Amino acid sequence: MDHVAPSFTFLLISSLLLAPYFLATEAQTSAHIVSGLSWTYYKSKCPKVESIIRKHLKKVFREDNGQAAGLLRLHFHDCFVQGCDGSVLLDGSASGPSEQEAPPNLSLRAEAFEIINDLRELVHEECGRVVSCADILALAARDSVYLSGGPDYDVPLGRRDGLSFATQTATLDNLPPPTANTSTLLTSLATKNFDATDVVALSGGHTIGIGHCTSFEERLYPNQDSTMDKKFAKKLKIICPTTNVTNTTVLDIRSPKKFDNKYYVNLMNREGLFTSDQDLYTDERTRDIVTSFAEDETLFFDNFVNSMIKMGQLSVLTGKRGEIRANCSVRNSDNEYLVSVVEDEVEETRSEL
Ligand code: HEM
Ligand SMILES: *[C@@H]1O[C@H](CO)[C@@H](O)[C@H](O)[C@H]1NC(C)=O
Ligand SMILES: *[C@@H]1O[C@H](CO)[C@@H](O)[C@H](O)[C@H]1NC(C)=O
Ligand SMILES: *[C@@H]1O[C@H](CO)[C@@H](O)[C@H](O)[C@H]1NC(C)=O
Ligand SMILES: *[C@@H]1O[C@H](CO)[C@@H](O)[C@H](O)[C@H]1NC(C)=O
Ligand SMILES: CC(=O)N[C@H]1CO[C@H](CO)[C@@H](O)[C@@H]1O
Repeated sequence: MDHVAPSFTFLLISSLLLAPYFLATEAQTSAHIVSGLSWTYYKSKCPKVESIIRKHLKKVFREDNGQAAGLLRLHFHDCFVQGCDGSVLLDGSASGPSEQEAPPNLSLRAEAFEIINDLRELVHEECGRVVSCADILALAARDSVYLSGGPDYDVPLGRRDGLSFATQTATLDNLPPPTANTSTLLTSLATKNFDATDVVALSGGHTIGIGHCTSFEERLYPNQDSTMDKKFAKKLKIICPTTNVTNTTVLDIRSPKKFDNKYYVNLMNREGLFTSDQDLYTDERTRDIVTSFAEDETLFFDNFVNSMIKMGQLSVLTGKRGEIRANCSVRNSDNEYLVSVVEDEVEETRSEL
């Protein structure tokens, strides 16, 4: 927490003095950015990329605002496994196993993949094949937060799409299960340079979205988790009457579709859905951070943005590494359409000669 407090104090003071626009700029420039990424990467190559994505997502969420949670989670899975390289988007069925086929991905929403491909099409129609799928996903996650009522923030851009599939083992090793306690989370996320404040802030992503019974039924059966509120447990048992029921419930009972700090209020009331959520309030190392976020939404937003910018830069591919996919679901080398277009161009050139 120590290193966070001064920047928050600074933001608090500046918010009294300065226009909101300038405030956003301050928060942005204070974030560390890895070499190869830039805040203005598409300024000349595709100046409209961000407005195209936001406009389309506004429309998508007006029809179904649950999709915001799907996109946010997809970006998290992409970044945690092999870095933010769009590998989570690869369709494994064509070219062998992929991240999509590992158990934690079982419940990634299929629509989220379609939304990313639709965005890719709109962006490439406007600018040509210059914007990566990994960048589109990072921007879509940001807009999912903002359009659900959360903070707006700038995203460093310039990621390229990966050429290699993440294995199922890599997926399992890098994504902690919902049954994990705080010790496991802290150890697991420390390998990616996240501290306790990052762990608590990132877990706040669970302020929107849903979970399946299988992700929390171990807290109900055979024995009820003693850290769970009894009335809350009773409600959950109606939704999941036995084990192995395919039903879902919201992650944040107070405001399921709004990106706010109520997730932390839930934890203080023993109404966190997963063990990995509730244990953040049980464990002394993270309890005060939970309380501070529950009491001060601006503090949560400030830290969430900071940790998301950090997460969004995990092992990114930049410069000449990777590629810009023509279809987010397939590598260019596996893209039959792309290969045939290139062959046609070669044919045309030949006949001109
Ligand atoms: C810290 C470790 C984390 C664990 C153990 C975890 C675990 C889970 C699980 C088990 C689900 C529900 C899957 C299901 O049953 O359908 C879920 C959903 C979700 N997670 Fe996490 N998660 C973690 C971190 C994060 C982070 C860092 C974010 C984003 C910042 C995030 C965002 C979400 C969202 C938005 C959903 C709802 C998805 C939907 O409605 O489709 N999670 N998470
Ligand atoms: C956390 O979980 C790990 C792995 O299941 C276990 O070994 C450890 O004892 C648990 N720690 C606490 C404090 O409960
Ligand atoms: C699913 O949950 C609802 C409550 O949200 C409940 O009425 C229903 O019975 C549950 N379905 C099953 C199969 O248990
Ligand atoms: C529930 O599913 C698990 C894992 O798929 C299985 O091991 C277990 O036997 C099932 N339990 C019941 C009651 O069907
Ligand atoms: C992208 O690739 C997937 C998987 O091969 C394919 O099903 C889909 O039709 C492709 N989309 C476009 C627009 O070419
Ligand atoms: C959305 C998506 O691609 N989900 C996949 C997750 O993995 C299972 C196999 O374990 C696939 O059947 C799903 O299609």
